[in-house]
Order: sequence, then C-alpha cells, then structure tokens
Amino acid sequence: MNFKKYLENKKNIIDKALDEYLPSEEKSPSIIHKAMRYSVFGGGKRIRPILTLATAELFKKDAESVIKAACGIELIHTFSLIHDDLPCIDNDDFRRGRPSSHKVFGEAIALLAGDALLVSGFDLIIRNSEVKEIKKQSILKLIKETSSHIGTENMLGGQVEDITLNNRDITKADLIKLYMKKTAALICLSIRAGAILSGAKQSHLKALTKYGENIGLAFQIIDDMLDIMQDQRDTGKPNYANKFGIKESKSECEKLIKEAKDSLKIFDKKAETLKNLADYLLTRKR
Ligand code: GRG
Repeated sequence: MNFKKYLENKKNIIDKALDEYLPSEEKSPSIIHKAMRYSVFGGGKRIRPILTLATAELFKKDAESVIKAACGIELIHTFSLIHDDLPCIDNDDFRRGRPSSHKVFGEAIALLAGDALLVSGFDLIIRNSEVKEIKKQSILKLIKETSSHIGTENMLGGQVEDITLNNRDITKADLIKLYMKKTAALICLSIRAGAILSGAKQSHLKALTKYGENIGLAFQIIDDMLDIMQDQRDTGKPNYANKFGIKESKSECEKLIKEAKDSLKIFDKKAETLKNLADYLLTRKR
C-alpha cells in the first residue's frame, strides 16, 4: 500500500469510529450534539489518531486495540480548536475554511461543545479498557498522561503563554518551549498512547517521546509558515516564521524531522510508517 493510501485508509477507520462514538444530532439536547459533530467532522486531517494507530502497529497491535483512545485524543484536539477560535482567545471567524463553531452556534454553545468534547475524550480513553488484551494499568497511566499533557504544564499552559506573549521579548528558546507545550505535548501524547496501550518498554517509550517532541515542534513551525505563505491569518502576533523568517523556519523543521527519524533507529525497518509520517508533515500544504 502506498503512503497516501495508508493515510486515507486510517482516516476512514477513524471517521467511521468517531461517527459511531459521538451522540447523534437528534439526541437531546440536540444543539450541542450538532455543534460537537460540526467541529469533529469539519475536515480535520486526523494526524493525532493516525499517529496513535501507527505507533500501535509498530508493536503489532491492530486499530481495534487502540481506536477508542485514538478517537478520544482527536476529540480533545477538537475541543482545543473550538476554544482557541473563541472571541476571548484568538477570535477567529473561520476554521478549516468554514465559519468557526461560535459563528454558527453562538459563543455559549461553542464553549459548551468544547467542554463536552473534552469530557467525551476522557470517556473514550477510559472505554478503551473494554478491549480484552489492554491492561487496566495501561489505561490508568494513559489517563494520567492525558491530564498532564493537556493541563497547565502543557497544552493549557502553552496557550496561556501564547495569549500573553510579548512581541519584543520572546527569544527563540522561549518560543520553542511554548510550542513544546501548546502543540507538541498533544502530538507526543498521541504517540505515547499507542505505545503505552501496547505495553511498550521504557527504552521504546523514550525513543518515541523524542520522535513525538520533534515532529510536534516541526508541526507548529510548519503551521506558522503556512499561515504566512497562504496568507490565512497573519494576526501580527509573533510566531517562529514571522520572527525568524521562512528560510530559517524551513531549515529548523528539516533538522527536527531528521532527528525525529534518527530517534527511531532502535526499531529498525519496523518504524518505516512513522518515518513516512514525519516526512509527510514536512511537505503538508494544509
Ligand atoms: C482547556 C486544556 C484546555 C485547553 C484550551 C485553546 C487551548 C487551551 C489550546 C489550544 C492549543 C492550540 C490551538 C494549538 C494549535 C495546534 C495546532 C497547530 C492545531 C492545528 O492542528 P491540525 O492542523 O488541525 O492537525 P486539523 O484541522 O487537521 O484537525
């Protein structure tokens, strides 16, 4: 199977599962279920759950063993996007070329849809314990990790730093630290989730964490470059690409992706898919 087909195939599995797990639009209170589905089925690339599935495959686990946790992480990601777009945070009217949640449903429902997706995300991770071969200990470890990766030490803390960013003072090292929390932490969690549920040993988790941090950082810098190059939303707020330039951003991403792939050496040929995923992130256009 070529890599494009691989991505399509995994995306289909994830979309089908998300449709099954989310409450139907008709279910009362209908408006919030509509809002949850509007954002979950709004054209996302499903990078994070694909990473969970691909990591589990590295340990010979099929999609069935980790799909609930993978979808749970996608719901948490969607919650962060809805809240990020709100007028009180980034005030974005559009997301993925469509009106953002609060533009369609109003601020109160958008806020609540985000909350509901966060809760449902944890619920799905817990429900991954229904898979017979998954140890309860692994689920507990994953819940703990999820809280810390999205809490004030990581995603939420990174977002706080992002909205209070002072244009002139930020150094490259500070920006990297911020990106590590705001974006790389959730990407890293997606990879660690696949490994933890597969019972990976410590040395494997360590290698995958390095891979996750590197591709997560590159992912955010690429996002900054796409914002500038596609002129989607240069808010004037400092980011890696507008502060250090496209050339420097590109070479930083190439370096990060190379190091990410190098960190997978201990898996030998078995890590081909994760290496392809890292390369794909480097060339993505959206
Ligand atoms: C309350 C825990 C908590 C968090 C809220 C809003 C927020 C705090 C955090 C948001 C952090 C954020 C929006 C980071 C940006 C990460 C990023 C580049 C998202 C885009 O990811 P893609 O391209 O999105 O994978 P698609 O559209 O493909 O799903």
